[in-house]
Amino acid sequence: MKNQEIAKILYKIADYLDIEEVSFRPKAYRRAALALETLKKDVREIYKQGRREALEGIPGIGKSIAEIIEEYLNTGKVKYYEQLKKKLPINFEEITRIEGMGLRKAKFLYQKLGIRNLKDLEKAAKAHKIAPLFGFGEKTEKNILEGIKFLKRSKGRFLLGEILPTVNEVQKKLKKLKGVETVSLAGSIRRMKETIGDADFLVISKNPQKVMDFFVHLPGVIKIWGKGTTKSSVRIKEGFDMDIRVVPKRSYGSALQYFTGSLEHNIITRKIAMAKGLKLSEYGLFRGSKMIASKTEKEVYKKLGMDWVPPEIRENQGEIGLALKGRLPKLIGYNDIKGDLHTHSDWNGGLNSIEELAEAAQKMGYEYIGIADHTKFLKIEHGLNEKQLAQRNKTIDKLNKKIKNFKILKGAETNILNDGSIDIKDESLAKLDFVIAGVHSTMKMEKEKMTERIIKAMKNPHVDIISHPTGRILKRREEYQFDFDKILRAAKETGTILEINSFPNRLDLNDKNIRLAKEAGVKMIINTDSHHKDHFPFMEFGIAQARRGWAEKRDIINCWPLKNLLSFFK
Ligand code: DGT
Ligand code: CA
Ligand code: CA
Repeated sequence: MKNQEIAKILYKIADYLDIEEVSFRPKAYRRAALALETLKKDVREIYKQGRREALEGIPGIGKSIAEIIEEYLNTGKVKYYEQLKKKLPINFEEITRIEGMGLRKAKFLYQKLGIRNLKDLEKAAKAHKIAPLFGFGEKTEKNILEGIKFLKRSKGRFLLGEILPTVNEVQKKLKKLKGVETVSLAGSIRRMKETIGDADFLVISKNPQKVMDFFVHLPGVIKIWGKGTTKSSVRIKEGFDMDIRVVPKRSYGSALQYFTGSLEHNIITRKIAMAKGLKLSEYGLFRGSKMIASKTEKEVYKKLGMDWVPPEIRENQGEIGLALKGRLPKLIGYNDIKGDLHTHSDWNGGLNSIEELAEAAQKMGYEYIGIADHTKFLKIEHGLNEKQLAQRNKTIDKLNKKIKNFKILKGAETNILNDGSIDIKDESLAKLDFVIAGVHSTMKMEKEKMTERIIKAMKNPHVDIISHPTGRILKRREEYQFDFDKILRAAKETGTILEINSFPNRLDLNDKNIRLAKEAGVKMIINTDSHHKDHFPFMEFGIAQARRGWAEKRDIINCWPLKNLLSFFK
């Protein structure tokens, strides 16, 4: 769809306008971009049917942006954008991937040192040309080099949420192919790992050659690494690789078990087979030359003397021992969530009204939703002050009177200031159903200080939840320096809940920390941090990480009915 292409351009125009310090307009462009991104209909169709007027009818899109969309649909270009690019030929996307490098800094470095991209930036930092510049210094220069290193380390892996839409599309196309019986995702995608090296498909078909031909000629394939009779490998324009295997129906279970991995899990399952005098491979489980199991995964595990292991926990982290004893945890399910408590409304500059969010939450099958608008310290997010919060609460009260069998909870995502205090007065916090607190500033703090800062926030009797507790952003920013053990102890003592943030580039807590929290007896909540109702489905990613962290329903408070949830809050 053209929607995403145009959205990208609008975001970039907004960036340019930000650099020029134009007020208001960047926001309008970003709103329009988000509107396009989340639009279900193809903007081309809308334009075909109703011309520019119809474009202006899309919520969030005004006259001048409608003109831009029209121009792009007709010419494939936006003149205004081309002019802006020419004026500042900087690869902002690349440079701003480095933590701490904003648009204005990028512009400044271009003007002073002619830096256009990451390569230039690295060269200049290494030659110590950046430190002497006004507003930069030794520390910033060091941070830049560290940031570049971090980026290089995570290169080559893709966010699960980033590639899943494309992978699902391909899966659908394969399924439609005649002669194809089943298409499964395997590898790290099936295990729902937070980042993915490549996508793996497993197919049952009696006509593998046809599947191979179809696969390597999929639209978007930019390179064919290999094409065989039952397996192939390609790269697509999104930049990642996809592997495919076709197997006959009779060995599907053992093939799926093999290609799901992880490698570490497979090594142990094969050893277990050997200890029983059996041999396990992708073709089946054998005693001598006799195949004793292969059709389904369950059967394979059963013959190994184990319970079937959910893919998310096949990491050789203790699951095999428990499966042998029939004592695997009963993981939280993908349909167990009863409400999302971290959502942002148009009160703090989001795109959806509280009513729209509530409606969408009901469509998700939820029993409640929590509105957690930003508070005043976060100016760029239009954070609410005490007075505005009170007004918003009234709106929610009114809506709750109208709606049946569903509850909108009054919340806020407040800011943990440097000294651990909260940016909103206690009297205001007391009027909310729940309070989230998160670190949104000064993230590079000494370990001791950061730990104390967060613990102090947890000790605030009004603070119920800590959002994105470690602060990491995948492929961009490491966790804060802090003592997670101490945080867990304090969370347990104060009854504070830690969030599992489902936003695709956060997934914070991550699987490892979730497992630690569970073992420490700390309760968690899976939220999306939605800024638009179309972000609600991100919940799946958070649940997946919870499963990878062995979480059960009793560990996750938004699996509980409203009454239990409310009584757990402080
Ligand atoms: P990724 O792609 O890096 O995110 O991780 P995976 O787990 O998807 O790894 P990948 O794509 O290399 O292989 C898919 C699965 O196939 C892997 O999880 C286990 C299985 N596999 C691949 N190579 C071997 C191997 O040499 N021995 C065994 N036992 N299994 C393998
Ligand atoms: Ca893979
Ligand atoms: Ca692979």
